[in-house]
Amino acid sequence: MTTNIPVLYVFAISHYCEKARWALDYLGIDYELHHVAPGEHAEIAKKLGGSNTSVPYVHVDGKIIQGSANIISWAQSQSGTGEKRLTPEVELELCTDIEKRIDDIAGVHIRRFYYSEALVEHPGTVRPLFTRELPFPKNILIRFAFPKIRKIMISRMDLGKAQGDESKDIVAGELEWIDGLLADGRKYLIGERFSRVDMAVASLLSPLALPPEHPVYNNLSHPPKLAQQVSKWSDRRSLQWARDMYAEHR
Ligand SMILES: N[C@@H](CCC(=O)N[C@@H](CS)C(=O)NCC(=O)O)C(=O)O
Repeated sequence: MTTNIPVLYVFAISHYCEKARWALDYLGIDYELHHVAPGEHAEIAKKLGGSNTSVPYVHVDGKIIQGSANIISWAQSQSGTGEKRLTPEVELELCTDIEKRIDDIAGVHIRRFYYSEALVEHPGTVRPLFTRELPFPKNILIRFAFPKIRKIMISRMDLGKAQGDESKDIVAGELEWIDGLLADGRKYLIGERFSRVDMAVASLLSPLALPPEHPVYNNLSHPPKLAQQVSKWSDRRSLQWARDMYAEHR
């Protein structure tokens, strides 16, 4: 399939997909959004020549761009030097370091903390997020295949009670780190204007911050233990700031 309109492939539930989607929306890129089913996502990535199976990926002009950070860089390269540049004008190296750390640590452990309770103990709350926006026959297929998908996810992401607790502690440490970066009352993490680093941090914290402007988490219902923890964290500077970024820029 070759198309001139970029196609963004996503899972509705994924905060990495939300990050890529926000970038394309923010920069005013004309694109098609394709929600894919688990399993299908890997087949499509392979068919398009991807080097791995993860969403998000963009297919454009016969090329595949994989990973939310690469997608932001590509989108920025398409949109020139307008008012809404996502690359900060200063401290590029610091921007890359913060973006990489939030992608590799908080992004991964927020997901594991959530799934360790939601997918293990309350899978019925996760399934609608996997079937959301899928066309009718695929939606039915995923409903039936969900027990198998759940098993694979539990094994691949190493989910469980102890693992969830471990991830919760890691997330607490990473929130402390972001609180510290914001402690001097700055509006943006780097420089005087909104940049990709703010987008990366706010979108990857969005499963905890639950901003009303988020296209999926605006009515996400957390399982009970996670809900309790999230309500304890809710007034933290980092999560309030993430909600502010959404309110102003999403
Ligand atoms: N660092 C990557 C992470 C992407 C990622 O972990 N995607 C998950 C969904 S949240 C995925 O596609 N998992 C299934 C797979 O890798 O096949 C990014 O920023 O895009």
